[in-house]
This record gives sequence, structure tokens and C-alpha cells, in this order.
Amino acid sequence: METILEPYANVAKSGMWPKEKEMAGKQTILGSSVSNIPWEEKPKGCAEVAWRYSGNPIIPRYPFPGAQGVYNSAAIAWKDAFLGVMRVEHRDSMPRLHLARSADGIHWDIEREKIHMTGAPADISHPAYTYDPRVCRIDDEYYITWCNDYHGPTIGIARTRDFKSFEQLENAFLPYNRNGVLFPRKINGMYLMLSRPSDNGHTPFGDIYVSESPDMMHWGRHRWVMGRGGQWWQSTKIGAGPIPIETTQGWLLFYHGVITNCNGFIYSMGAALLDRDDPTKVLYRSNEYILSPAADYETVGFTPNVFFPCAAVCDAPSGRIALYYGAADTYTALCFCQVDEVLDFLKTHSTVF
Ligand code: BMA
Repeated sequence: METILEPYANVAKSGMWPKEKEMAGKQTILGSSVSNIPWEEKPKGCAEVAWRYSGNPIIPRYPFPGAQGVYNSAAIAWKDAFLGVMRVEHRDSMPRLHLARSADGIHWDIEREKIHMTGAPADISHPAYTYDPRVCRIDDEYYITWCNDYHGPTIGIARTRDFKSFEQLENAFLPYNRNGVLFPRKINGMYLMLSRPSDNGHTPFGDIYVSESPDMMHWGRHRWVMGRGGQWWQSTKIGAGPIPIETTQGWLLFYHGVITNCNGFIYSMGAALLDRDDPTKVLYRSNEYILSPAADYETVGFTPNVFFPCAAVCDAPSGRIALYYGAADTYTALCFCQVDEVLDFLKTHSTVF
């Protein structure tokens, strides 16, 4: 049950993980050991690259009085256990961010009160809704990014060191924007964030861009990374999912791709590999989805047919990845994959456009 969280500070200074050279060829993920990662072996005969946890959904529809769904949420390894920043839908149908704790990454104890943040100017500190959080460790700080209400959806940022006090920073972008996802270390001296400029409604378009910042406050040099299109499953819009995973071969990015059919949107999960030094360069991109709504808890709920990944816990030595995803805007679910298998899949099922 040992969790070793190596400081990203070394990476920021040297641009390289400690002992990275020695690990080359042995370990694909450049990260820490999380030996108690939630995990289940791939079922015999399963032909998929990623497979669902047999105990899904891990958070039920009504987890506590006052909540009508917990989904599209963040989870991280924390000391010998796990912490979550959850999207909790209240009974006024408004989503808010709540802290959650788990010993095993599967069973979650969710705080009844929403996270209290301080430090932001009054005009941005009382959003009516906050949703789809991601949590990213950079050096010794943890940054939460989420879709924040400010005259429409935009990207909010807060930081914490202890998950007791949370300092809210300026919003990163003008409205409208969603799916703000930070990289876990500076690249070429700058913080980088992926996002998906959007509209004020159920956005019928959307590409992934990257923006950079010297200080987490001022964001600019916005560049296009990858767009919707290509194959139908990702033809309407795409959005970054969990924090990109650094591998020896590039940044592994899981994302959602959306098709519009005659009954509405269908959200599936794909993946891409971005260049480690210049993430605007897409090296591989899945032309088939990795998983698409199929289980009952993905196809039946408040919004049927939504598979929405928001967090990945990785155990670098074993290459295991546990992905947390929102199912049907109602449940939280888990699926698993092995990094090398995902990279092989990407190389054999890739179209970059
Ligand atoms: C998006 C976001 C997500 C949601 C998805 C499907 O626009 O609002 O939170 O899961 O739609 O409804």
C-alpha cells in the first residue's frame, strides 16, 4: 500500500524525470508508484483495449440525501489513499464541487458541504454552478480546474496544498469555455492548459486548444491542437479528459469525442499521443473510440449515452491506468487499461488530421 509521490520539481528543473534514462525501456509512464491503484485484470476473451470495472457504477445515483448524481469527477492518489473532487448535482439540478475521500479509490465518502474557496475577487467568487473538475499536481501544489459560471461557462482555477484550504485564482479564459485540463509540469518554462472554446448551451461544435501561462494567472499564445471530424464518433466536438499522462513516447491524452445522431449526442472515449516538448504536435490519434456507452449505467440516466473521462490514476512501474468517468450524467464509473496496450492501439488505429 505504498504510494511514492516523486516531486515534479525535479522534472521542472531538469526537464526530465529522475532516473528517466535508466528507466527507459523498462517503464513507459514517467510518474510515481501507486501500488494500491484500483485494479481488476482484463476479463478473459475481452477484445477491448480498456475494460470496465465489474463493480460499476462505483457511486450510485442517490449517494446521499440532497444529491441526485455524482459524475464527471476528479480522483488522485493521496498519501496511502485517494482524494476526489466530485461534481455533485444538488436537487436544484445545479452542480457543485465537493471533496471526497477513499481508502481504495472505489468506495467514496463524499463531504456533504461543497468546497469552500477563498481569495478570489467578489465578482467571481460566487458562481451559480461549478462542474467537471480535474485535479493536477504540479510540484507540491494541486490545481483544480473546472467549468465555472461567469456570465456563462468558463474555466475556473483553484490551488491547494492540503485539501483543507483552497485558494481560488482568476478564471483562465473569457466565457465560453469548457474542459480546462492542465499539464502536470511546466513545458519550456510555461504552464500549459488544454481547453475547448464553446458556447453557452449544449455546444454543437468544439476543438481542443492549448494555452500557456507564466504564472497561472495570465493565459495566452493560444494554439489549436486537434479538431473534431474525421470519423463520425468524434465529428461533433471533442474535449480533453484526464490530466495528460507523461510517457517516454509523449503525452497520453484520453479525451471525449461526440457524434450527433437523431436522438442527440453520444459521448465516447478516445486517446491521442502528443509530443512531449510541443504538445500542439499530435503524434497519434485514435480513429476508433476506445470505449463507447454500452453498459446500462452509461446508456440510461439523466443524459443517456455519455462516457465522460475526467481522471486517471497511474501506477508507473506496472503501467496500470485506472480511469474515472462520468456515466450518463448520473454515475461515477471506473475502467482500466495498460499503457503499452493503449500506445500499441494508437499506433495501429491512428489518423491525425
Ligand atoms: C457537456 C458538459 C458535461 C456533460 C455533457 C453531456 O456539455 O455539460 O458535463 O457530461 O455535456 O451532457
